[in-house]
Amino acid sequence: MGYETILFDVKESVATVTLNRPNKLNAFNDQMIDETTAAFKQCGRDKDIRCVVLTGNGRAFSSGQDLGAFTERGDTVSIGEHLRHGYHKLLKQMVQLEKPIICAINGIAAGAACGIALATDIRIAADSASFMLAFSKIGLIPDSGINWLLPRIVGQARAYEMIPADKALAWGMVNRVVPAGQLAEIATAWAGSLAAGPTLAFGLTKRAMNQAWNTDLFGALEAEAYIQEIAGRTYDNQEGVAAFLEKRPAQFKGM
Ligand code: T3D
Repeated sequence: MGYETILFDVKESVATVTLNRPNKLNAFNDQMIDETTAAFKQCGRDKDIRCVVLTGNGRAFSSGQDLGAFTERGDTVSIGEHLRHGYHKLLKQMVQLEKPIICAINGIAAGAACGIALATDIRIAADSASFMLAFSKIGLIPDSGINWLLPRIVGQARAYEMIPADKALAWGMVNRVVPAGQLAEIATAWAGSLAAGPTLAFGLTKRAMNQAWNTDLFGALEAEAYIQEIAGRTYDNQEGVAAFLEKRPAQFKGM
């Protein structure tokens, strides 16, 4: 599929989705929301893709909703409908993608882009990156899952600040902060090692964690038993056990 607002590249089982409107600091217009959603859908369908890296082109990760497009839209679509048919579809696609997603946050992530970054599984930030909710500057409330995701990660009190990369690391919002010049290389290496892993088990781990988040311990135990039953029938489970017993590295196939 041809994309105009994102770059989509697949190498060695790793798909890289690059937000690509650098003149607007990769602000999301409708086309970019739809194309990013379609790219994640494509990653789900393509069995050869076993890990996804999401990043931005230029000095920003993304400045969130394109405010020019927002103004041009006027009253033709309500904000609620725009969220439901746009950002929500994207976020659900990401959270339900049963493959690891690494977010390589190359610069500022503002507004909706904070929610999109927080919906990924592993976040690596350049030391020049920062998170800015931005919504209150334009008289809106946080959206794109931020009200659910951010307080769970950093706590209620901290959720209101502009968060530079070093604080984001200290507060558990990102997994690593790395020198800006090494971000792409480090994200690609990490993605490569995940792409060589037991992809179905990684995907099922995502499913189990998402389900556990919303239930009590007993509910989580039952969900684990159900999901482990599925993992226990995979080739990679047999291969992992055999490799251990034969004292050799496992050759996972993602199936
Ligand atoms: O519709 C719905 O569904 C509602 C959903 C809302 C979700 C949201 O994301 S709301 C939040 C929207 N985002 C913002 O409010 C952030 C707006 N941008 C900024 O505050 C600043 O650009 C930054 C702090 C991110 C960076 O500042 P700075 O000084 O480094 O860069 P700049 O000069 O402001 O931006 C560079 C260019 O990008 C500039 O264009 P120009 O003048 O060179 O032609 C600027 O207008 C453009 N740009 C940056 N962000 C956006 C944008 N254009 C449109 N929309 C943007 N969000």
